Amino acid sequence: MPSIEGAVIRKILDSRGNLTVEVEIRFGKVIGRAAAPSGASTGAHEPPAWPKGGVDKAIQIFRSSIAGRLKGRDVADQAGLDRLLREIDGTSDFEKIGANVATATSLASAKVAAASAGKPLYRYLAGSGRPGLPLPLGNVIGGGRHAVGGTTIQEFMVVSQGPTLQGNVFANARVHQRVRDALTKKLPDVPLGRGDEGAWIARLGDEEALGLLADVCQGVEKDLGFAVRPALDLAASEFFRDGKYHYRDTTLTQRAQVDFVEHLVRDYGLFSVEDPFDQEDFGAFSELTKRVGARCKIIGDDIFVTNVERLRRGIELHAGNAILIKPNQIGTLSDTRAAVDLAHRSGFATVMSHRSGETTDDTIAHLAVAFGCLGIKTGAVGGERIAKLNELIRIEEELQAGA
Ligand code: 2PG
Ligand code: MG
Repeated sequence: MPSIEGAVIRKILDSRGNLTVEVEIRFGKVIGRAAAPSGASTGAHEPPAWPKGGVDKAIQIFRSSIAGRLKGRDVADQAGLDRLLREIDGTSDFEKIGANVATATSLASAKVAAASAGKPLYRYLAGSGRPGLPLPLGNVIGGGRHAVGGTTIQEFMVVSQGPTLQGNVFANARVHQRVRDALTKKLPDVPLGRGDEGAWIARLGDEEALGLLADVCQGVEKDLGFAVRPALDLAASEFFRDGKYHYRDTTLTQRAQVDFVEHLVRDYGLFSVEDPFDQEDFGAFSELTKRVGARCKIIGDDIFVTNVERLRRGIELHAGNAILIKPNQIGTLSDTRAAVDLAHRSGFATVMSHRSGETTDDTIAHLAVAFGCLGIKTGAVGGERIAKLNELIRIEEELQAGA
């Protein structure tokens, strides 16, 4: 039985310049390494990323209470390791050790297990299942918590649906470049910056930004001969206050918000719309799904927080038809997989996702393939984003060679 011989933790930087952790788990010469990302628009029901006392406290806890208990464990016993992390924490949602230490430890363990079995992580985790390549959702124009001075809506994305993953990644990047050209033409004397996920920051109205993106998508679609569609993450909980949605230039009631999002879905041919309503408003998710669920993925992020209990409620109420999957929203690989499995069993699609504060860790690329997720949301450009996209290109090549 290959058993864990040692585990270390270190402080590293994330893409926003914040401190985060990476964990290394060792078996002989084989090392599994994973880092934890962090969000800016975090859901109210997410576990805390860090214990009280922050990153330093998390590191201290790892060294005093976790590392020693990992030693000697079977690297292949992922479920046992994930249970141990919960047991050491002792709270219902990683309040004591923080979800980021749990996530990095859990993923590092899976990586050492895969490496000691001589397999890439996606193949190891797929087991007897068939790995599948996801559609990349690329962020092109950004606002909300990710970009000061930008749109109220957090993410305006592109989803290219050509015959290959590599072609889709390149097409998304082409849309990102052409949107830059369109923005500099439209706002010639305004400096153009990028937000946390590499998306352009534009001082435009929300619908205006979507219109501009949709036009660019149409142009690229024509050039390439396959579907290139816009998508949104409204992150609506961030601008929902006192029962209303507060856009920069207008305020909408809850009922008007459903009508507005329905209009966006229908008139701009959205591939998907994420978090169009406040995280507690299951009713509005159900209503929108009834109206446009057949033509568009209605994705829950803050409403479900990769949590099977909240997802179960959403499934019962038909509140959406897809879930965003973020491992550090739940803290372990086993729980991440449980959310994916429940979604797929219930006819919900899954989209694996980065966080706005990322590292160059590419583990989510492997998880998306292993779990057969419909999509992966990991930006269009930017070093920490292309770390995942380029890994997906390598995986596609490997799958094609083995096919
Ligand atoms: C989201 C994510 C990633 P954050 O809302 O979907 O794009 O943002 O990591 O800030 O929660
Ligand atoms: Mg989101």
